[in-house]
Amino acid sequence: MHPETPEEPGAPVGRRVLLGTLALGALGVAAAPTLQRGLESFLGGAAGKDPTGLTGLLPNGGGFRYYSVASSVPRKDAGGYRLTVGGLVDRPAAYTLAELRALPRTRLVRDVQCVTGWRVPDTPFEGVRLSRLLDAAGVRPGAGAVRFTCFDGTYTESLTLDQARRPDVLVALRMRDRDIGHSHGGPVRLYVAPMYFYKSAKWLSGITVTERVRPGYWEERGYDVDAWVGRSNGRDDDPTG
Ligand SMILES: Nc1nc2c(c(=O)[nH]1)N[C@H]1C(S)=C(S)[C@@H](COP(=O)(O)O)O[C@H]1N2
Ligand SMILES: [Mo]
Repeated sequence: MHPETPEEPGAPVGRRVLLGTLALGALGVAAAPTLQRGLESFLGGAAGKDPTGLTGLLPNGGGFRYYSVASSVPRKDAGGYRLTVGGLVDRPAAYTLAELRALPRTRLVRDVQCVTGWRVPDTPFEGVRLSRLLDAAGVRPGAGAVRFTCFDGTYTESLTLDQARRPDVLVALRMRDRDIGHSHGGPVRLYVAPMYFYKSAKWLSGITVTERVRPGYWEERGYDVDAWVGRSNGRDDDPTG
């Protein structure tokens, strides 16, 4: 299942997840996103096609849903955070947040699209190109993929090496022109601009270069490994929005 609940600023993570679980239990897994979409169209359409501006007043952060498959996630700040880069590389590394922040950054403004149908248009993300960290580590011959692990202890993702080297794949430090908050996967999340948002692993803690793709959390549960937005992925009612 794909636990999904409108974001409630200020509520502790554990409680939000619990509420999400309870709501899904009561409504059925498929009903919750549908209800949210119904509410948005009642208020004048999905974010971005909203002539009233009212959807901006919904307590869901302008269209974002809070997602976590883990029931609680530790908070990491500048002191405790590390991002390791390892596997099939010549120079494994462990970056502090300060070290990541000191690297050249790229800012992209694209639509965020979840496979369950919600979308947030024109969302700025800013961070270090993944390709830069891979080049710094020195990817060895024979490598074909990159695996991502998260400090929630549960979520994983993966990309082929070619996908990982795209200029629109970031190790993101900022979202909507603010440092990424805990609920959106801060201090560091992956941002895979051309793919459905489940590829954008939150609470990123490990980058491991591997021989071949190992399906991630949702992919083991049926989602496409190649999650290009625009393909139906078998889950979008209406991928064009
Ligand atoms: N670690 C982790 N990353 C994750 C997820 C998750 O449950 N855990 N959910 C994914 C999915 S399905 C979506 S739609 C987005 C949601 O990001 P948001 O909570 O910032 O809206 O995060 C993706 N990355
Ligand atoms: Mo999602």
